[in-house]
Amino acid sequence: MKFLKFMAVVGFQSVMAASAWADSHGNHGQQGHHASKPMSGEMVQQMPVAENVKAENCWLRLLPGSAPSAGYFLLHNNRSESVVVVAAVADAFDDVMVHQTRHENGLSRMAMVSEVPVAAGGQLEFKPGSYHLMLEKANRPVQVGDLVEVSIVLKSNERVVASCEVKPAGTLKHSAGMSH
Ligand SMILES: [Cu+2]
Repeated sequence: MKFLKFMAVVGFQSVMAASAWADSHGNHGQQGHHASKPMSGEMVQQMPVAENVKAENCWLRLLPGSAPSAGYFLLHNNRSESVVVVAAVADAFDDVMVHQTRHENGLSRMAMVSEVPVAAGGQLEFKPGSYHLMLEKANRPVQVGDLVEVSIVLKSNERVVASCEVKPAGTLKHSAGMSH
């Protein structure tokens, strides 16, 4: 009986979380060009872990102070249909966004992206100068050498779990200078 009661409470909370999320997304009519919003970690934890989609070699580049850290990984889609990355959450950061660095007219700019498709049987690397995660609002001290668990959210409401090693800011310099 105790267990059933517990399940009922968990079920109720997940319904609440899902409807709160739906509300926050329903009220602005910008779905088209608007990039992904940070999702609640609790909501993502309710999602099933995706089969046949894997993230490898995940690492975070830790920047000092309140500067956002960046997250990189290699995503393999071993399915016979494409998958779409729409968001990510992390256990150590309250805000995680999916970004893309673009090079235009010799300048490097980054913008939030709402959907990152990965073709059937394909792979996509989140890497400096391209797609990356931006992680802000650390909710615990994060240090070089730590492991941070990241859940990459697919449009199908499944998640891909990655264990990401925290590396120093200078780990990978790239030509884009201050951007990532
Ligand atoms: Cu960024």
